[in-house]
Amino acid sequence: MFQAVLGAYGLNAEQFKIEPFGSGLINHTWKVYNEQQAYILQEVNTEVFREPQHIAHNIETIKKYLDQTAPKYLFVAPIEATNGGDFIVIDDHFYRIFPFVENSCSIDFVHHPEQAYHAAKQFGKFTRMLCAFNVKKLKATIEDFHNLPLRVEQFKKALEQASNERISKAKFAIEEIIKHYHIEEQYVHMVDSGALNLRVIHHDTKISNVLLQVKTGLGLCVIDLDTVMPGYFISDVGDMMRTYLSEANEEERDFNKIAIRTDVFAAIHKGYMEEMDQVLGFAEKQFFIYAGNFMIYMQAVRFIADFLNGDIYYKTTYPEHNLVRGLNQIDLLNKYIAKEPEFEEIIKKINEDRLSDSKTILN
Ligand code: GN1
Ligand code: MG
Repeated sequence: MFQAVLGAYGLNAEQFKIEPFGSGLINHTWKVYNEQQAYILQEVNTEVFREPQHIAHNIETIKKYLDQTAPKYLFVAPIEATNGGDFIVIDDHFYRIFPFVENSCSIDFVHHPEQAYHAAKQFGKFTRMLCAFNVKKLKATIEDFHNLPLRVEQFKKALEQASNERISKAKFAIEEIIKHYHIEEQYVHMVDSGALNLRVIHHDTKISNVLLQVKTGLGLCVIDLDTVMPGYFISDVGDMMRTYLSEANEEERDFNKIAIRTDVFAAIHKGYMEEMDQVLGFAEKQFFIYAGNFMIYMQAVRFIADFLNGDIYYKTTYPEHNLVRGLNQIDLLNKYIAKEPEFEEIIKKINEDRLSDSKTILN
C-alpha cells in the first residue's frame, strides 16, 4: 500500500521510515520521514467521512481565501499528488499527505494553563481569520456532526435496539444521560433564539490538534482539518473544556483522577477571547460556559450509544472501552457542572477588570 500511495506523490517508499502517528480514533495516520524530508500520511475513514471530497473542497476553498487575505497565516493543506489532486484514491481507499511542519511538536495532555492558553488562541484565531469568509461556501464533511438533538435521537434508537446485556451493563450511564436531557433542551432553545452565528469551526479542538513551536511552546497552527465546516463556536470552546480542564482524559479508567482545573478554564477563556472577543456577539458570549455542558454531554451520549450499538464507530481496545469512556465523560460532566459558579465568577471578574481598565483610559 505505502509503495502505491507514496508513488502517486513521486516519493519512493523504500527511502522512508514509516511509523503510526498520533492517537486519533477515526482515521489512520503515519509519519513518513527520512533525514531530508518528513510527511504525514493519512487514510481517511470513509465509513465516517462518506464524502471525503467535501473535506478536500473545504480545505482548498479556505486555503485560497487565506492565501489572498492572510498569506502569512500558517495553514497546513495537503500537498498535491503528481496528478494535481489534493488526495488520491487506491482500491476505494482515500489517502492524502501533509507536509510535516518543521520544528513543531504536539502534546497529548495539557499539563500547564499556558498550553491551554496557546491552543485556545490558535483555535480562536482560526475562526477569526475566517470571520468575513462566506461560510456557506463550505460543505458539511459529516452531516449533523454536532447536532445534539440528533445525537440524543441516535442514543434513544441504540437503546431500543441494544442487547439486554449491554443495557444492564450501561444502566447507570443510561440513567445519567436521561437525567441530563435538559442540556439538549437548552441547545434547542439556544438555536431557536438565533443567538449563535454560523462560523467556520474546527470541531475537534483537542490539544494534539495544535502544533506548538518546539523551543518556545508557543502555538503555531491548528491541524486535523477534516471536520472544519460551518458550526457554532460552542463546539470548539466546549471541546477544549472537555479535553483540557482535566489532566486525565477520556481514556482514564480511574475516575478519581478526573478533576477540573479552574486555572485552565481561565486560560481557555483568555486565549480564545483574545482573538474572538470582537467577533462574537453579546448573546453568543452568554453560552461560553454552556459550551462545556454541550460538548461533554454530547461525547458521553456518543460513547454510550456506540457501546449500545456493539462498538461500531470508535476504535476500541478492550470489551467495555466505550462504556468506560462514556462513564468517564459523565463523571467529567458532573464535576464540570459543580464548578460552574466558579467559572461564572472568573468571567465576571474578567469583565469587571476590563470595565475598570477602560474607565481608567477614559479618565
Ligand atoms: C474522534 O478521531 P479523532 O480522535 O480525531 C471524533 C470526535 C471525538 C473524538 C473523541 C469524526 O476524533 O468527534 O470528539 O474522537 N471524530 C469524529 O476522542 O467522529
Ligand atoms: Mg479529528
